[in-house]
Amino acid sequence: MLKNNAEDTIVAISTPVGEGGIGIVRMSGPRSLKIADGIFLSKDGSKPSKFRTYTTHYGHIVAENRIIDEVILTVMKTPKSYTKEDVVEINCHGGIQAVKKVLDLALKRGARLAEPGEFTRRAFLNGRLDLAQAEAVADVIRAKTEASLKVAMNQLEGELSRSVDAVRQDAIDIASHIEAGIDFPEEGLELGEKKALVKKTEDVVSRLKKLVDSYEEGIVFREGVLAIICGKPNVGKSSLMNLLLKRDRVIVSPLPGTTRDAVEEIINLRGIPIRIVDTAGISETKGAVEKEAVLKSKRYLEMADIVLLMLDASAKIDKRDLDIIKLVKGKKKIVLINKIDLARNRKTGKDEVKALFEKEKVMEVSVEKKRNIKELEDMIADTVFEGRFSQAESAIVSNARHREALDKAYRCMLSVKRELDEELSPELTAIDLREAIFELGLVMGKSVSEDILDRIFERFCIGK
Ligand SMILES: Nc1nc2c(ncn2[C@@H]2O[C@H](COP(=O)(O)OP(=O)(O)OP(=O)(O)O)[C@@H](O)[C@H]2O)c(=O)[nH]1
Ligand SMILES: [Mg+2]
Repeated sequence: MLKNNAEDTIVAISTPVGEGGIGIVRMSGPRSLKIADGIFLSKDGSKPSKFRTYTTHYGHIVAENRIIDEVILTVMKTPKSYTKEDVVEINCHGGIQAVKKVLDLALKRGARLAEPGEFTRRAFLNGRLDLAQAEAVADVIRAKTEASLKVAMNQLEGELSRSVDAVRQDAIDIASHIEAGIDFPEEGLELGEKKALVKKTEDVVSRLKKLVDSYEEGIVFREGVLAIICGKPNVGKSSLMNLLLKRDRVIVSPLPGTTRDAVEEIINLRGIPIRIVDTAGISETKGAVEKEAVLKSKRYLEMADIVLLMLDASAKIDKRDLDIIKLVKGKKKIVLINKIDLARNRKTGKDEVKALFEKEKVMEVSVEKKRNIKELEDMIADTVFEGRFSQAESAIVSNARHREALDKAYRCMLSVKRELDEELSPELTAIDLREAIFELGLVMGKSVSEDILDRIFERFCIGK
């Protein structure tokens, strides 16, 4: 059978494989009701193809007169369903065997196993969702915090598509004026008309800029930021990791060199998903394992969005600290002076530290006594967005594909603006406008290639 053939009826287990309360087998396509007729036995003998849409029925899945499972079956008929096709969902008992067996029966009766994201792909191809909305489905599933979910849900509800489409309509409007000028050059543009076009172009440029810029915020919500805790051995990195995670995830001990491997977890700070990594203390070591651990710490530091550089208040700043400071030069960072509870042994304070840095944020903490931890969390959240954090209700771009298209459109519209200002040939302007309109269309999935669709939907899970 051909991949992505709309004539196929597709089927998949839509719930995670494993033991659970229920497991759902989902089917979509022209034969799904017929297939359900053949495997479902309701109490009164009525058939799924005769059920009214959006009704739920109790019954059994049977094969060769044997009961396979006791189920609830829901029918959603075309066009009012997730895929706009006939959809049947079968809620089975949530064991691996029951759902597998039901899946097998559907396959035997002519359904084909769905590709990852194929249900959503059909929803897109059948016009229920545009592409940006379809992509948001995967983001909703993967959302790491409430704020990530909000951004994804806004996109799914069409917030981004509406903004982009409005810009696109304005670009089309500008293009039609410019093209009319090419077709009827003797009529030319009146001064008032030209002024209005320039104004509209400026407006489009500034809306596009806003959208492109929103990506910095959007990507943080979607992917999270990578924060690396680093420092020489024994300063309290793992203790901080556990405290931020609110559970004992990594081993803490008074022995230097306790942490050997980098450990990554996700925390939610003021709604921002932060991928936080505890690393092995960096120092010159002889052992092979330690060497490897230090190398790994260094590799993580290269990728870091934010570095939490930890120093020890009870020890003097030494060569190891200075080496690490050198290593993280140029990185966005917060310098932590830990163990301030050891007041009698105070060797390193804000003054010593500030002399070593230019304008880094410095925070004195005691992880053990939980001092200044809330302040530290606020500081991390502020540092991520550097005051740009809006969590605005307006459309936020969180997808690299969208950003790229919007950025190209933005550049084209900047050219349009310049060409209008300098009264260059309208043919040139028309070309730039066409390109901008094309790029904006890509966001919603207008004239995207199969390859792009393949790439987008392969990220989805099977059954979605
Ligand atoms: N007094 C005091 N001790 C602390 C504080 N934070 C951590 N410690 C202690 O410092 C020791 C080392 O802590 P860890 O969290 O294992 O340090 P680390 O930086 O992860 O060490 P390595 O994994 O070996 O690089 C432990 O005995 C902790 O209990 C603090 O704020 N005050
Ligand atoms: Mg450690």
